[in-house]
Amino acid sequence: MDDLEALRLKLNEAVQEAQDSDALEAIRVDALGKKGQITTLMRGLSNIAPEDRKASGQAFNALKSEITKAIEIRQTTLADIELDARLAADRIDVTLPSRPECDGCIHPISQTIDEVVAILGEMGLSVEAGPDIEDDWHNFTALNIPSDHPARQEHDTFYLPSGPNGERKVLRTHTSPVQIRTMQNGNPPFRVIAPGRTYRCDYDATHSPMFHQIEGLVVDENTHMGHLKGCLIEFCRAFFRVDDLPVRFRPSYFPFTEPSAEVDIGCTREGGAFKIGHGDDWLEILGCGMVNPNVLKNCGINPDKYQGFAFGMGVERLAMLKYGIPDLRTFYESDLRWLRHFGFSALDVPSMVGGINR
Ligand code: 2U9
Repeated sequence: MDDLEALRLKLNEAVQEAQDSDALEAIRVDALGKKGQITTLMRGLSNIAPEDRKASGQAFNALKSEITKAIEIRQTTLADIELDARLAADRIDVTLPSRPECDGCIHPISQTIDEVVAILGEMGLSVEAGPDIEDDWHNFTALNIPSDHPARQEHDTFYLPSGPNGERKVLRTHTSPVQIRTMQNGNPPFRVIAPGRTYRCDYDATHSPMFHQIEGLVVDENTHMGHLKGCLIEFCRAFFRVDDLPVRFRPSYFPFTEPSAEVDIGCTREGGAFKIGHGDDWLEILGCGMVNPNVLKNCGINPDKYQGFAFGMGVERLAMLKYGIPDLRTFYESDLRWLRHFGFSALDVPSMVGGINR
């Protein structure tokens, strides 16, 4: 029984001194495991004299309960100590600045389209869309560009293989077919903007085989050149954010408009520095005109009752001028460093409230 008391003291002491769960587990195995000291004592009960067996059995069971309980208590204590240590080590410094996150950003083409749409949207025009693959009639004929018209060659058209009926579809060379479809499917008045991809077989620093255009069309009774000029002067001033931006209309020619004009804005090109809005030089920005009566007729609209004006602009060119992007080809290279430099925060959406961020 002295030996048992010594074992009891030794095991209790070991349990109390265990410094972590691994050490405690080793003690549990040494005492209570299959070959543990208490287990071995209990197995040896049959060798004890019958008259002492009951007392010994009770003493072994008491020792087993005591050590099991002591291990449980120590386990809880050690778990608390380990948790405290982990909490102390894992402490978060809430005063640290946040790590910069690599968010996505808005491509300058999307940003420019959004800005133009917001300005023209304020004036009452709404966005329409149409297919990129067009038939010859919607892309050319309806727009007063017949088969033998020189403008067909100028458009550097991508043709698709002929269909079963010999028809050759095209990749639209401008977004004008969208307005043709809008007029065919509705009734005047029309106030529409058609932004989208367009395609021409051309590639250099200022031309890409796929590029973006935004066109506008307003058709109503008594629409005249004054409406066209007012709308486009206001548009140029809002887009370039120069209140007194000089704007001039220079006579030009397009088959789908008559009369036609190109729109220039004032700028300076002095000593290599280029600045919009000041000086006595001019920069071409867009084309426009009064819708040719033939085009209205082709869409079933009576040109004696309705007149319209239309305009078109290249999105890449607008973005390059406004945001100082020197090479058109970089728009489509998907270079992340370029996108982060020239891209826009998703939160910088053009405001429709109180003008265009002016
Ligand atoms: C309809 C009637 C008339 C759209 C117009 C222009 C003038 C024009 C160019 C600008 C730069 C194309 O991207 S660009 O090369 N566009 O100058 N576009 S008038 O006239 C229309 C359109 C549709 C039914």
